[in-house]
This record gives sequence, C-alpha cells and structure tokens, in this order.
Amino acid sequence: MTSTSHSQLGDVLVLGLGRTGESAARHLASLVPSRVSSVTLYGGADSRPGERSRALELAGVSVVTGTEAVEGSYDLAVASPGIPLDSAFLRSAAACSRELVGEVELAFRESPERWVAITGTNGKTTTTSLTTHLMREAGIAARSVGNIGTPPTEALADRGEGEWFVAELSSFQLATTERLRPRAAVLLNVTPDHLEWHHTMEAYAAAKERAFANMGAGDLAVVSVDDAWCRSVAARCEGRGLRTCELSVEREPDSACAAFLRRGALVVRLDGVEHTLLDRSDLKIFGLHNAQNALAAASVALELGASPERVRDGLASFSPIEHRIEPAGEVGGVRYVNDSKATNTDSVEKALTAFDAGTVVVLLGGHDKMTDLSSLADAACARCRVAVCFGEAGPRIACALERARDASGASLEVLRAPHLREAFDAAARAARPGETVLLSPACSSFDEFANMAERGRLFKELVRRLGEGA
Ligand code: UMA
Repeated sequence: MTSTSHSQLGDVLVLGLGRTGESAARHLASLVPSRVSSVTLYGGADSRPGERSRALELAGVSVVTGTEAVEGSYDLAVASPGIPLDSAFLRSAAACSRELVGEVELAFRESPERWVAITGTNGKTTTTSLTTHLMREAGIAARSVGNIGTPPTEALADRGEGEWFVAELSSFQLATTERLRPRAAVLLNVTPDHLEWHHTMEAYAAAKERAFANMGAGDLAVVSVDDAWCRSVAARCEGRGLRTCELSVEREPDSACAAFLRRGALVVRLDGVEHTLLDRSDLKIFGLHNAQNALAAASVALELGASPERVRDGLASFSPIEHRIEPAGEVGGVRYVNDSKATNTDSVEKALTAFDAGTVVVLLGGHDKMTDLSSLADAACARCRVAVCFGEAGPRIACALERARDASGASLEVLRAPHLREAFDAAARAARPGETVLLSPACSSFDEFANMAERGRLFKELVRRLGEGA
C-alpha cells in the first residue's frame, strides 16, 4: 500500500485499548467517511468493555475486547507500542491486514513536516522536554509528543501552523516505523533494556537506529559516541554521508558537527562553527548524563534556528520536574534523587532503570496499598545494592525483598526504619561515593504526610541539611 498524507486509508484496524489505541482510533474515526471507511479496534486478550471502549463506540469505532484472534479484512492495521511484534496478537492482525504500522508512523504519514525524534535507553524524556523548552524559548513553536505521554495522533487535531513535534520515541514505537523522516534525530545511549520485547540487543539497537533510516541531505543526526552500540550507529550515519553530530561527555570529537564538554563548558559545533554555551555547573539538572542530555537538546535547537543566546538562557532556566526523578543534590560523592511521585510499584521499576544496576540505595515505603510486590522485589534485587524499607508498608516490603533475594541469590542488603527521617539516615550511612540514594517509595504517603509533595520536600530538606553538615 502506498498511503500518503492525504490518501484513502480504507478499512482500518487499531490494536490496543490504551492511550495510543484510543488516540489512533479517534483520529481515524474523524476521517470517516472521507478517507476512512471503517475503524475496528481490538483491545487484546486482557481488555474488557469499559468507559474508554464505550466512548470510542459512540465515536463510531467498533470495539472488540477479550481476544487476540483478529477477524475480518483490513487495508491498514495500526499497532500500539506495548504489543510485541512477534506476539500472537500482532501476527493475527498482520495476517488479515494489507499493511501494519505503528501509531507514530500513522501520525507521521498524516503530518510529515517538522519532526524531531529523540531516542536512547535513558534520558529521552528529559532531552525531549528540554528540546521543546529551548525551541519555545527561542520563539519556535514546538510540542513534546510520543512516549513522553501524548500520542502524536492525539496532537494532530490542533497542530499549530509551523509547530514542531519533538517526539520521544521508544524502541517499540520505532520498530513499527517505515517512512518516518525526522529533520533531526537524537540517539543518546543504548544499554540492555526491553529484551522481553525485542529478544536480542541487536534487535533492540536496530529498532533505535530506525530513527535515522530515511534521513538525508540537510538533516542532522545527533548520536552519542560514548557507547559501543551508538558508535557503530554514528559510523553508519557518517558512512551514508549524513550530517552527524558526534555527542560525547568523555572526549572532544574532531568531526565538523559535535557536541561535547570543554573544561566543563557545553560546546556545540555545527558545520565547523562552534558555540560555547554555558558551564555544566550552571544547569539545574545534575549529573554527567544530564550534561549529555543538554548537549543533545542544544544541538537540535541550534540546528533548527534557535540563537545561541536563547539556547544559553533556556539551558540555564530548565528545571527538572519536581518529585519526578528530581536530582536533589550531591553530598560526599553520593547523588540524591527525589522520586516521591512514584506511588506505585510500576513507577519505581521504571525509575530504577534510570540508574546503573548495583549502584542504587532505594527508599521504599509509606501507606500500604496491599499491592502485589513480587515484580518490584525482583527489580530491586536486580538493580539496587541496598533497600531501606520504612513506614506502614515497610515490614511487608522488607519481607518481600528478602524472599526474592534469597530465591534469586542476589546480594541486596535490606534495612528497616520506622519513618522517612530514619530511613534517610540509614541510606546516607549505607551509600558509597558514586552511588545514588533514591526516594522512589512505591507507596502513597498518607501514613506520614499530607501528600507526596510534602514527602518529597522533606527528603530534599534532609539532603540540604546533610550537605550543610558534611
Ligand atoms: N496490549 C495487549 N497486549 C500486549 C500489550 C498491550 O493487548 O502485550 C494492549 C492492551 O489493550 C492494553 C494496550 O495494548 O490496554 C496498552 O497499549 P500500550 O502498552 O502500547 O500502552 P499505551 O497506553 O498506548 O501507552 C503507550 C506507551 N506504552 C508502552 O510503550 C508500553 C507509553 O509509554 C506512551 O506514553 C504512550 O503510548 C503514548 O505514546 C509508557 C512506557 O512505559 C510511558 N514506555 C516504555 C518506556 O518508557 O520504557 C517504552
């Protein structure tokens, strides 16, 4: 099929009843009857009728729940990112569709101008928000879409004149792209992740590399040269003659386009022209990884026309989102991070992936919601060196962690403390230079605080006091 931005799409199948599926189905339903004949959504085996499916039915979408066996015949199938490519669900859909693409690909086909793609294992969300911030500071209309939360098809309806889509793209989203051609794309790093979906590192890295597949003359690829997977992507981009901005926080690349640190200052060189932006210590986002994120965002903003002055101001004014993996300071070589917003196990598991395995001292606990802890316990065993369990849920979490540790042979140290203050002291004593003390409690705060913000503020206050006393 050769659908272009205003082609007939025919009978369309949408897979997944999450945010992506809903948004793709709504967009497609708005094109009936002019470009779309029918929209059918399959929610998958675990999906059930509910508010979302009823609202979609009212919008004219046929919704099928509780099965992965797709029936019928479709011109196009649009997949949600969470559904693995080799799953029975996707294979069943592909068998009755002329073409299968992801939702990002659909959005790109519908509106292919002015896309920036940002991918990598870690740092995508910060880099995406920061790029959008820098562009806006420079007077360039921009919106963050994609994995960061707003499916791009949702943003299509009110896409402003001249507005850029700064798309955070996960490997899942990239794996189902075909014609996506961003004007600039960033690859921050590739480390093992999502292997349950991709199976091999090669497949995972190849999905990320798809961001660059269709780029050509005049486009800019911003690619880290600090890890081996990225280096080979950079070499292939350069081999194709693509303008490639080598991104490094470890050395100064000598290529015509590069982004790096020189005596602590962020420097971006585009086509041989250098811009020294600001000192790393003037950023409000901490850590070398955030210097890399800032370099990547600055490279894109400068490439797309932002002035170095505006980029400098934007870098200096950008703050991390409060309570969400928010750097709270560094004392004695130990980083402190406030993720008080993580009130469920899933968010904690996500947060843990942002740090090197084995370097985290995590603070877990609070009001006990009696949720299942097995997956959290496995994640903590895999990624943390120490866990300090506190509050009402503390004893139950500690037992779950010890059970998982003993079953897996992991070496996690489990400590117990009555409240956040004592837990903080125990964590600070246990942490070694180079490690991170992470408040990512997996529980709501109501046993001890009015809300999660109050809990996060106390954590930051304890870090400040520790720093003063150090
Ligand atoms: N489904 C199945 N079988 C599966 C998986 C999903 O049937 O094996 C169906 C179910 O109906 C389910 C629905 O698909 O309800 C959910 O779809 P989804 O998993 O694609 O999730 P969405 O709600 O559409 O959210 C997705 C992203 N989720 C994933 O990639 C898992 C969101 O990223 C993203 O913000 C959103 O689209 C908007 O673009 C979240 C995420 O965890 C934050 N991303 C991963 C990460 O960051 O590590 C990649």
